[in-house]
Amino acid sequence: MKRTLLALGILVGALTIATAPAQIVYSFEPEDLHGFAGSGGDGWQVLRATTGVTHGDYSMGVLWPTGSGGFRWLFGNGARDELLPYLQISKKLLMDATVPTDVSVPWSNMTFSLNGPSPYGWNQLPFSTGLPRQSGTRTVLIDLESLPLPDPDIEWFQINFGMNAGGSHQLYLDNLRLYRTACEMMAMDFETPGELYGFAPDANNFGVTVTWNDGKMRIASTGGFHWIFNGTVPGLLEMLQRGDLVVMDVTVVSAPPAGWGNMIISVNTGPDGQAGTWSQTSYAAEIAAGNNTFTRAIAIDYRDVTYHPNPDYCLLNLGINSGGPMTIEIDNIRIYRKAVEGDVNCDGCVDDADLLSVLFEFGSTDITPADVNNDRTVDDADLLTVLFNFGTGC
Ligand SMILES: [Ca+2]
Ligand SMILES: [Ca+2]
Ligand SMILES: [Ca+2]
Repeated sequence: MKRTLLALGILVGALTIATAPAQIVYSFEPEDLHGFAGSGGDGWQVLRATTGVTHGDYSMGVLWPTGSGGFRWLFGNGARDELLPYLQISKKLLMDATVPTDVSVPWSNMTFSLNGPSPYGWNQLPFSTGLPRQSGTRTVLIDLESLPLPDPDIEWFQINFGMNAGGSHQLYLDNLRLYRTACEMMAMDFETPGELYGFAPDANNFGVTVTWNDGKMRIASTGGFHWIFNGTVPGLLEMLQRGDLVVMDVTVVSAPPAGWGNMIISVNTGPDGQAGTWSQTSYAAEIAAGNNTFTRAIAIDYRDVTYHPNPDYCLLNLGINSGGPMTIEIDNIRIYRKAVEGDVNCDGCVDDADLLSVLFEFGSTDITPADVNNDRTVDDADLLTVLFNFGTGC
């Protein structure tokens, strides 16, 4: 105990700069930015930056040339052991994307490919992920589940970022990390026949229908923008307050002819019988892409929504937009918890269970959430972070 207390004193300084998220693939700290740096000389800039830093000291800035938008691939360095062991744990990743003040674009998105020597080759997603269009930091979900992984002994292996925007854009990326299902709070699974949790379009809106279909919510739109109002379950407000992303599985059943569809959400809270607070996200999740049909998870960062100060009710609304008729199915609407420092099992509370996880894995050099400070060793520093934050969130 005496030794622990001594170590505690020494490590206080280190602990205050450590941030909670373990299992980080890339933090964009090294000079070469894991290979993503390098401009083609046509005005694009990829740089190590100090804007939008959410882990460590640096982020990766991507600056489109003034007066233009457009598409560009950024290629990773191909170091297999920096990437493959992480994707073997989870093919869903999260990354923070920051747009600086006074920058905005009509749309921006990103696609991904995994690449290695033949016969593995180039493996690209058939869809893109929405990026923030207005100033602020948003977390994006990268769903690589539809892509195969190579043999573990492949010579090199890279992840590539396909960046796109409808204008001159500036983005700062940081903290590419594993998505953890342990952090999900399930809100609506659509398992009960006919159960739509209140989701419905306005009674006068004949441009969209919402039906229960075999364990999913089917939304058929004639195109354009439509609100699907009033989804709720008991405890929804508490879940939203403990999280920062709404995550759901979306299947494109019938693709819109113009090849694009997207979604925002709003949260409506208020006291019963009185006017409430309507607050909608600036982030738009991409849904459809081209004429492809597929299923993937999307996430909508709702950190910019505000709640009524004294709410009795809480309603989730989906704002669906598409270039022409589109049919989608939605399943498993869940809320992803905000990171609580020292919360190893991601149940929102730092307690005995977290302490035991660190003790059981003490000395491990695996990629594990017990490695709280993400330095690839479970040791005193991780234990102290848990002890320091004991009781937080409980
Ligand atoms: Ca960083
Ligand atoms: Ca915990
Ligand atoms: Ca550690």
